[in-house]
Amino acid sequence: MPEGRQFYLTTPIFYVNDVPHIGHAYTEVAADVMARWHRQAGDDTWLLTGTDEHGQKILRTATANGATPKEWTDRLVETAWKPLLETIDIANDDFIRTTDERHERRVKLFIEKLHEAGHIYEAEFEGLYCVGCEEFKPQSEIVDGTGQYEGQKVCAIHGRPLELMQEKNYFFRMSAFQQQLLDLYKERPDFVQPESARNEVVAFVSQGLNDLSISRSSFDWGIPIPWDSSHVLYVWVDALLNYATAIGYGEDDAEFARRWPARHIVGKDILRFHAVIWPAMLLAAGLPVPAGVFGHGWLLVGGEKMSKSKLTGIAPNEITDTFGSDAFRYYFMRAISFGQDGSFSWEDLAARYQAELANGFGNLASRVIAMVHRYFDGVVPQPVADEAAELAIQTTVAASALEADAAIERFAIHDALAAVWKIVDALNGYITEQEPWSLAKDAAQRDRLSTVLYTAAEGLRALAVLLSPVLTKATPKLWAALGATESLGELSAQPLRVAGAWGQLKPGTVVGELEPLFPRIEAV
Ligand code: ME8
Repeated sequence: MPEGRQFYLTTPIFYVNDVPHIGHAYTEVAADVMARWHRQAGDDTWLLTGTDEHGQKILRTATANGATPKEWTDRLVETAWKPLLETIDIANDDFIRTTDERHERRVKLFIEKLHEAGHIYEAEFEGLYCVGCEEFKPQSEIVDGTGQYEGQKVCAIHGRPLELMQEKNYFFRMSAFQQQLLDLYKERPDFVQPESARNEVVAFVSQGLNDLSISRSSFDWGIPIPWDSSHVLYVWVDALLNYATAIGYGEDDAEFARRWPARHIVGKDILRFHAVIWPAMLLAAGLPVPAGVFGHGWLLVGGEKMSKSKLTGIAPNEITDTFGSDAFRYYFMRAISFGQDGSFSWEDLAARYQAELANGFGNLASRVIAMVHRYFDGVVPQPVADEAAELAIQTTVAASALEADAAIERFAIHDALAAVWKIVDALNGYITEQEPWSLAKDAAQRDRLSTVLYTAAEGLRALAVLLSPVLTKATPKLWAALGATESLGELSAQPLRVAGAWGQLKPGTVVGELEPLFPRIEAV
């Protein structure tokens, strides 16, 4: 077991009514970068993702496609959702489906416990339900319809009519947890991040909490309520529990104790479920609340939240087929401040690919490796005497590595990349100034040339480690080209928190060949 801190990170589990788009992939990449960073820093890391398969939305889609819901979800999971993880190179430790038997068994244990403890009661209920959200909507989120829905009440998010539901339901006494939740937000100001998300949640809970309807009896695509099989569990309660059931809740106490509590990364659209309902459920079960909930922003296309239903959805492989998974991962993590909304545009993606990845980083790596071949027969030279320029590079590397690590601690992935890019820029500037090609023409400058190329190669060593959580394909190639695998071991085994310590690459190391890391892309 790694010595480091426990770090259990989750993505939302996605509805499999449709195939994934770049919004889903964005969440996956952010979580994967965070997890890879922590894993490589030696923390006891676990990354969970998966699919949300019950509820009316999925049932209706399956029926409309002439399939049973199980046939439909099996098909979508195997042909679209699991392949997504390969397309964008996600290194998840587990993949949970809410139709997994382990999940269903453990959900029943949890809900039974709440029932026995008196947190659940039965009552008549009437409300306006949005199947798109899978949620009863409060008055504040209901608006008048327009166009074909003129004269009807519609969901403010989906713009589609709400359905009046009248049923006998089981309810969770969520209202009883209002004060405990407010105390939690106060005592742990970073429980909900970023701050704008926290403020929204505090304002919402301060208005008062209603009890939550947690069962449905008008359809049966869900987990049966253990004491009344004429009801199935409300899809959101079923879904939120995945974070606990995946790590053994109720059955594998050692695994659960090792992993829990989780840090949740979610889109801000589902923040309330994670920052209000979920901690209330955990409090009721006598379990620790999550370590934190981070609500990220939306990808916008043409100024609006990108969505399949508005036909602005973009499939992740439309991007990776041309630019590759590294560029996908880099672009979304660098161009958008994690926590805020950000616009996607092909022009911006292509421009950053060319300027930052191809010209900035890829070209630097190619030039340095080529010069070690040309001037030192492919062997990393011995540095002789560091001057001010070398000391400046060493300082930048050390400071940027620390800055990046601190940024990751606060989920500021964009700041971490900006910090690492200071090293890329500093090394490019250093090579331009030192002109190794000029030094090579003068035999008296041989020591100087050795020092300069050692410094450049050692800078690349630090970059390979620091960028490995994001550029998962390019960095192992650079690592191999630096000859570092034999002398320093696998890239994934390099301790990330000391990546900035100078002098790790050994003089005398034989370098290899490096194909262009980010080849020119014609006609995008
Ligand atoms: O809500 N920009 O699943 P879902 C950024 N099953 N992120 C986006 C996005 C966009 N335009 N569109 C979607 C559900 N996302 C539930 C979750 S968890 C216990 C259950 C991402 O398939 C973002 O992470 O509708 C958002 O929260 C999630 O997809 C919603 O996925």
